[in-house]
Amino acid sequence: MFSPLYPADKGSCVQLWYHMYGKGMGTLNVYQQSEDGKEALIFSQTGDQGLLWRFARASLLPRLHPYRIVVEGVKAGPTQEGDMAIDDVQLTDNQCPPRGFCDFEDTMCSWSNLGEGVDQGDWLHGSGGSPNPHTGPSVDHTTNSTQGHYVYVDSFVGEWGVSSFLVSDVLQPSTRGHCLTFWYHMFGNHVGTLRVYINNRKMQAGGDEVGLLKWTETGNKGEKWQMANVSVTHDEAFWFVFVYQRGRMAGGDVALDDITIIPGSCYTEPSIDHSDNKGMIVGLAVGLIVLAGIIIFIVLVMLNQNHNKMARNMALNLTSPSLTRFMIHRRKQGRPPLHRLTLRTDVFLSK
Ligand SMILES: [Ca+2]
Ligand SMILES: [Ca+2]
Ligand SMILES: [Ca+2]
Repeated sequence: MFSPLYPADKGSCVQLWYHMYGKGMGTLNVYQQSEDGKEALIFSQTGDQGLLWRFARASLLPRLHPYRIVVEGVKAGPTQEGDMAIDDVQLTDNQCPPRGFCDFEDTMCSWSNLGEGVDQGDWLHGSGGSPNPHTGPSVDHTTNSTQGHYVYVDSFVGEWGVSSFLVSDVLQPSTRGHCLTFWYHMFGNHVGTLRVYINNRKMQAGGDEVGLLKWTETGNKGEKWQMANVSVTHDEAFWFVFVYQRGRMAGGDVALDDITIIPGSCYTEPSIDHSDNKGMIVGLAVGLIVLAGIIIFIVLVMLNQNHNKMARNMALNLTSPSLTRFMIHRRKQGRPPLHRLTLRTDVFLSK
């Protein structure tokens, strides 16, 4: 499929939704093709991605000539189970936002609800106060205002214990792992349980829609936004799943905002290293102070010695002519040197 030809100075980011469900699923490729037919691959996804619409976004490459967006579906083989679909393709002039971050201000980014059959409720895009009284947020987390947006589950909808799934896009495995950071709001007398899972194709194909449990929180946590970190390492492509399980009655509106997924552990600088660094810095400071003290002491001692030497020289200079004359006089008389005079000079010097 080819888009119309776009002028070179238009468009920075392309986004679309795709549906790739079936065991015999092939590959979806998205290219940026210049006027002369040269193509650059900007997005690719292969294989079964589950029974849901998934979101994809790709940055366009700098170019000098008009270009098209080309979407290509490649069949995996002779199988029938590989129908692929795309929807809502959009080209924007703004740069793609950093991948894995959503403040829910304009859209739900790449986060999607699961359809009926897996869960019984949905996460809704909201702002201001959540619909039910004495529960849920009254402002969002990003802007701390009634204008800001978040996603929430309406606890008035559905039976006791029903679940609402919110699913991320597919993340590629990384040896450094991934860090999921999010803000959650769990306020109300009948708040149920919020859980975070990671899932992959293998687990999902085996009928496991949630996967591995990574984080959980239950019950009323007060009328405030709280932050959580979840570190994950996984060997194959995976996605995050938020699952809210409703409490007994209405009065359990739960919300999420400012979700970030970044490569690397949430704890790249363990607290132990911090305290070691602090200890080292304190040790270094104490060492420097002691060294400075020693240097000052040595300088003072040297100054004092110089001072004494100067004073002695001055004293000798003052006394020496008469003293020398006196000594010469005594030596001429054949008498021994007079020690009392020397002692007196010492007394004078020590003053
Ligand atoms: Ca749902
Ligand atoms: Ca409310
Ligand atoms: Ca927000």
